[in-house]
Amino acid sequence: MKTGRNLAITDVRVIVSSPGRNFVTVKIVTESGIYGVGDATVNGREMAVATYLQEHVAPCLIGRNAHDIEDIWQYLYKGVYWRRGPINMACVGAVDMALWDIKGKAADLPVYELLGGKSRRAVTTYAHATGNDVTETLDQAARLISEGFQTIRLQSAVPGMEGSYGVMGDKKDYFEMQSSRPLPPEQPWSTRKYMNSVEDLFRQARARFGPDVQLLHDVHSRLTPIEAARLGKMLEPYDLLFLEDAVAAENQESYRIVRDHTTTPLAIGEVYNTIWDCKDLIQNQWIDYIRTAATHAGGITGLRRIADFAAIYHVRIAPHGAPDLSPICYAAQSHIGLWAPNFGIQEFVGFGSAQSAEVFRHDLRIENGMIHVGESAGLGVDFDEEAAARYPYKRSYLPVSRLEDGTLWSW
Ligand code: GCO
Ligand code: MG
Repeated sequence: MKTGRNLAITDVRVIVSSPGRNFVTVKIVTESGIYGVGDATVNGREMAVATYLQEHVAPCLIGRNAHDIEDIWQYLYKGVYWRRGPINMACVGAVDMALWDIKGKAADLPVYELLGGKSRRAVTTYAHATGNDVTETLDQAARLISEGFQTIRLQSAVPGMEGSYGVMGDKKDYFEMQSSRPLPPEQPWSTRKYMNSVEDLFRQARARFGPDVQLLHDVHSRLTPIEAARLGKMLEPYDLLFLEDAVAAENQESYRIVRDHTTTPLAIGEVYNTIWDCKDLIQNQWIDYIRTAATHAGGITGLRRIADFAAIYHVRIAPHGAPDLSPICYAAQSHIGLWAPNFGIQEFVGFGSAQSAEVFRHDLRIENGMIHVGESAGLGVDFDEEAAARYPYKRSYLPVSRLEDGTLWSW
């Protein structure tokens, strides 16, 4: 097998499959036969990414040296003229992951060794507890704690509000799965009802679990800055690890108001695409955790750059880990999590459905709430194209939110 300096790319395959849910996967093949895999899934917009990769990215990669990860990153970022954006950056991210996978296989080393080696034994995660009422959520949290998780995200249905974020309802796999519905479902939102119910969840949680368990909560961008400030203050007695996405922050300056009023640690970043999206938040120290994902923020190269920048300002990484991130992204983030000196925590909702396990084979293992990365060269995850062909793409949408008077709101 030829593994020398020049490893020409001979094929770029883009596969959209639905093993339990939709994933966009890229497979980059080199002349030596070594190939790498990357995740380009953008939830609810899968075909836009797949077309971008297939039509615009793949032809430009043929013949390039797969070892030139940085140059290819710049070529797909600066070189396209249209910088940033979720579709473009998911493609950059997927190609980047696949190239790191190839480099690891060519060097016969796991990717974390290429990044600088391990900074810790394993990658600490937080799990999700959700329920239709506080007791159901806390029973679920108790189960997770007994499995060894020490950090739990709590979400509970808001009384009198149908379809609260993070609650399973009648969904078997995950609360966001919408494939049985033809168009985006609409869910009502009431800030008042939410603000009047959320404190009770954390009061009961602390009373039941004591001070040692770490707790957190995702607001899913539904509050204004001053409302978020009030929520942060309200939750201070319950000592959260962080409050996630309290406010949508295209305008990063919004977080100044939240920060000025509360010591509850703040986290944001899952919808961000680049280091520029989080620059002001990080350098002004308005947040404590940056939650960008390898898939959505430019792959391993993008995330590594954000992590190093964040480290200067005491901000730690806490990468997004919802089920729409494929096991390839989980693997990439686990390698980064093992290496990054300022790693905080990894979101974890399981490694996916039984169908997904047929398609993505990986050597990650969860034990006592920590992800252990195997010793395989590269990312340690393979993609079975034949198995994927058994699960064709199904159009699927995320829900949208409206206030009770019908005004469109952040979902
Ligand atoms: C999380 C997220 C998810 C997102 C989803 C969108 O914290 O895990 O907020 O639940 O809504 O990944 O695609
Ligand atoms: Mg979130």
